Amino acid sequence: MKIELRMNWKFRQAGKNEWLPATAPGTVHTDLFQNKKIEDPFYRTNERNLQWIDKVDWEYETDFNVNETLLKKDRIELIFDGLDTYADVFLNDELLLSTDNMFREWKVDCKNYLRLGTSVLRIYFHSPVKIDIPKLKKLGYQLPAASDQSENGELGDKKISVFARKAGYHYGWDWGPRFVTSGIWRPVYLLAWNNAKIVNLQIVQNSVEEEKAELSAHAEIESTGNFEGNLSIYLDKNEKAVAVKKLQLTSGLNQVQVEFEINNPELWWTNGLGEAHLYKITSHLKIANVTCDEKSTNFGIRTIKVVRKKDETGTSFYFELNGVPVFAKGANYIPNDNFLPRVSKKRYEEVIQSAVDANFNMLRVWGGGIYENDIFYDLCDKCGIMIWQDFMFACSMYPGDEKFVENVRQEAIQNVKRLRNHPCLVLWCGNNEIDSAWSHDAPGGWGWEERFDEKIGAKIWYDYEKLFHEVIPDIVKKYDTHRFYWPSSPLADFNERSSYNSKSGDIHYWGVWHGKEPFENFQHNVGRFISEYGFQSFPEFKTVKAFTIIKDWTINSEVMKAHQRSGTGNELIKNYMDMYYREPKDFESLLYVGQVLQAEGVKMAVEAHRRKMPCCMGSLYWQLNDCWPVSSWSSIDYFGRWKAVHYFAKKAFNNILISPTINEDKLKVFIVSDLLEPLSAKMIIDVINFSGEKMWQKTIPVEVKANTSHCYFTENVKKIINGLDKKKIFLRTILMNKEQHLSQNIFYFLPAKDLNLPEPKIEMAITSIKNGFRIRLSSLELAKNIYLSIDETEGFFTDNYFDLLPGEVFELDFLKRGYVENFKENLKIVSLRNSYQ
Ligand code: BMA
Repeated sequence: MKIELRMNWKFRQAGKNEWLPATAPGTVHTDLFQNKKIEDPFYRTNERNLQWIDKVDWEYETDFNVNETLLKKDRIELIFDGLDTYADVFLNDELLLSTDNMFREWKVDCKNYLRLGTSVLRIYFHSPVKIDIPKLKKLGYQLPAASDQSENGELGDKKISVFARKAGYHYGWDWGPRFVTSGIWRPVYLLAWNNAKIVNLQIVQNSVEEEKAELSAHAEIESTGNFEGNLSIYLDKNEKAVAVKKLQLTSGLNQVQVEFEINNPELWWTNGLGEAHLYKITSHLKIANVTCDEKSTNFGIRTIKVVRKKDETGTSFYFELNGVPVFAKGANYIPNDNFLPRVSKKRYEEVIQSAVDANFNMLRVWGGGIYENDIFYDLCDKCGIMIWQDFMFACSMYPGDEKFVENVRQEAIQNVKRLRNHPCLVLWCGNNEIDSAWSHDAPGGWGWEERFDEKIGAKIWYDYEKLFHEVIPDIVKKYDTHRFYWPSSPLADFNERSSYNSKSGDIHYWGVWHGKEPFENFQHNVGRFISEYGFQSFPEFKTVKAFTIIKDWTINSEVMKAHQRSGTGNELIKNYMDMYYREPKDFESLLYVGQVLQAEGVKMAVEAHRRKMPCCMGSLYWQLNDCWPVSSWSSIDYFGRWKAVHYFAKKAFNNILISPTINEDKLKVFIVSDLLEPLSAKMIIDVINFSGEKMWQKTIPVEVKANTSHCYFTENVKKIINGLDKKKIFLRTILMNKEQHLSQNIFYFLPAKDLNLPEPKIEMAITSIKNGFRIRLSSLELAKNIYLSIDETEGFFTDNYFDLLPGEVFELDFLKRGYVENFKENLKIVSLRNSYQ
């Protein structure tokens, strides 16, 4: 019997009289906002007025009824899936539990504290600031915490985030505000049961062959006494069990293992390579022939390996799925909101669907956020998105006292046990960027070590190694034996620091952006697996309007700067824009050009990474999503709106990619195929002027091998251009199979700012379709980076920011997500030529 305690919650600031209605799951900030006690935390600069909230304590209370049937159960547990963070839990005024880790589940036996009739549950949340400031004083020195915005939190230089097992980004990040909130952030419920209960069910795959897969179910059964019974395992909807095991349960925790087989197993594949087949495995526990508990889990049958083999370049780093090397395509993922409980199921579905639609097969759950909710991993299982899972540590050094380490140990055990059945999970990683941050001894290092005298430095590094090279990997080994563990990202080898030119391991390449290097350098810094790189942009105007008023509409206004958390962000965007684009004529144009700039940069990187396959086998850009409306590296904004870069990523991650590049005055045209079958196709390369005249053409038949990258055409650029004015021409490369376009890529010989773009007259025809409109566009002259938008409604353009080629008809759809009136009149359409004077 499970009773979620969702109702009747109220809250108040500790010491105050007024109780207000509250939510569970919820947070203090959202409860205050709903009660109109504070303004929208994300609006304009409101964040600044809300920093008092984390410096006071909060109380939550509810009452609920229990009846005799429930009270008679052998065991009654009060379970919190998550409390953020320092909470004392009282049931009918008895202190039952004190918590100190938002990543842990808390369970307490409460049978003896419940009353027949009404019981009162009260949770006292201590201010995380008040709890952790003394820890800093006691330690006597500041542990590095690069992204902790203590000043914005009115704490001066006191960075206390490292002491709390609480999402790092709550303390601010270079894309996030500072809201160190508290609350019952995941469901709380009563669980009452008799006799015995399956507390954990793990499915282990022992072997897989075409005819059969051998599996075992490991169940942890908690029993209130000594019983005889049995455990049956069912597959999907089959009524007949695939295995039954007799049990002799003893009081306490029992470990049970049942072997079973699946004939002709269907494998789990990633997005783009095949069906992500899932089996549902259910276990039934019977005592005296009566079912007393059941538990089920989804499971995917597949083999996954991280292959690290010496080769002519160094040591490989790639994922091998069902025997096939898979190029990892995707991005880094952060939490979808600063206030986590308001991330709805729909939001999770939209975010994952956006990843699927952009041809991703991997997301990296980055260490400054949270171990995500079950639904996130369920969706990734279903959609074939592999998960690189960080433990929740990022860009900081952490304490090493026994209490802290034990807390982490419990957190790691619980989360490994919760997530290990998911086929999507392919790698555990200790932390984000801490290894590289410590020392300067490899380029890209941040040099923290030098801040400390030798003794303290040695102690901090000892604590680091203990957590990430001992405690956490031991847990992975024990509870998830077959899954690969990587101590930090990036890393060249288990004990070798990563640098931009590492020939092994993974790389975070930030030469572009943080290092101010030109986009072209993406092409020269391709390692074995690029787990981070990226470029910022502002969200689209519609999103900006949601948090600003007219007077904020310049990028250096106070409000826009408050929604730009990377210290050098605006300046870098401006510098790169000057490098590649003409000066935008107004604020709206600047937002648009900024998105195109980011898109072109990331496109260049993805294509360079993929061309280098199989030496490079992964490209995860920073970052997929946002946690509030902000200027950031994201490709979809807080409202789920695709930025230009998401459309570009979709094309660059397509299974088949045609990719032209110039290297030492030579044009090279590559075809990259992630398909598992070879392909016969035709490659067409044209030089076309901005009025649509073909100036040069080549058609080449190609046999594209499965899962390869290869250059199919090389020619001297001069020969191709043949004296034409580079300002007025482009190169179009197309890969065709019969009449089908497999991939098309447009290439310019000069940066956009040096092109002589015509002023295109765009013809448009709109027809209604079932769930929106079909838009047909054409122009006699080139219209670069067409951008369609509509303020009056919500919806999705199936393509955007594309080049409308002279004389061609381009068709796309607008899919409605709201009411639309006068679509045609309200539809706005601009191209790059409109962005400058
Ligand atoms: C990477 C990430 C984040 C950060 C991003 C942009 O290092 O791990 O910490 O937000 O860079 O600076």
